[in-house]
Amino acid sequence: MRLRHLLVRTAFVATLALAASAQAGNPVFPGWYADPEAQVFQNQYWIYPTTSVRYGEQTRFDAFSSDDLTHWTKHEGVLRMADVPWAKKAMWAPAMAENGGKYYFFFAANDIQNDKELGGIGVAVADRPEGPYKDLLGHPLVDAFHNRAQPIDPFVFHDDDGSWYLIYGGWKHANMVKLKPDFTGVEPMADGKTWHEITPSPEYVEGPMMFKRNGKYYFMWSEGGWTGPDYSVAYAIGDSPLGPFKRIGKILQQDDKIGTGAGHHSLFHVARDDSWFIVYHRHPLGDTDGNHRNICIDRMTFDADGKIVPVKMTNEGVPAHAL
Ligand code: FUB
Repeated sequence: MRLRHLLVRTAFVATLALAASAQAGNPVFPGWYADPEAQVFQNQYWIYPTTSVRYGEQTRFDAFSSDDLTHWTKHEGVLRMADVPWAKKAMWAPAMAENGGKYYFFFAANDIQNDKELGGIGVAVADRPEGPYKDLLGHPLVDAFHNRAQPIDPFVFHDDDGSWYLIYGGWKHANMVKLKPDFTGVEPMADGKTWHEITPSPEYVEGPMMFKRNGKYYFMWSEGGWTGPDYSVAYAIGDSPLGPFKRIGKILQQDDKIGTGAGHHSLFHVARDDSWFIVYHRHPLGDTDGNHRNICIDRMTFDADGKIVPVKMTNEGVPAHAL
């Protein structure tokens, strides 16, 4: 009887210790997903990824929500191809924005190869973070190549002055365009030009993102090929959203003990304690199927000069972190 009591007590204490030190574990949720967009909506963490399967099967997006970065709830099919009349395949790389009480879901579809094909970057809208999202325009928002940038991989940047920008681009070119305040189109910037190329360096490939910290604009992007091991993330710092940007170096790349092809990321910034988390995809070690990508979260930090410290990828992930 005494032994049984001791065993039960030991198990209880072990459970408590595990709960106290609970890590998210990488990947943070099961399934082949890529290109994660990280957002805080309604005081919850949200991740909106690409479904990483064959192009013809990329016909819907799932989303994931969490209160603490470690327990994730799946929301299936928040945006479906059936609700985007012009989309036929390859629905990729969400970018999210909350604007005027509505939630906006930017995405790429159809993997267009030239201006004759229908597709590009679209936008859908919903009343809640979990959708259901419906196509806003009935046609793509960006439907052609400008400055040789393939219209994929959108990212929405909201500057302090209230301006909304769309940053996007594959095929080694990145563009920045100003969005109309209601996201129904794009408009010229102060210089009268609409399509501004901000490609930071010859290494740029795709997956752009931007944030502002201490008055500086950080521009980040992915390099290498996404199906292979050398996919990675690099960055630059500029004084304006349009740059100029000079590449500083890589901050996320493969680790032969953890995973390969780490890239196409986004960030959670927790304002209350100024902590930063990088959300990215990577391939499991030894897995050479390009679509086998998982979503992972690790810590991101800055040095005293504001430079990003190269990220140490982990299997443990991050501990619970309340907003
Ligand atoms: O998931 C499809 C494509 O893979 C994305 O558009 C690229 O950024 C790459 O991650």
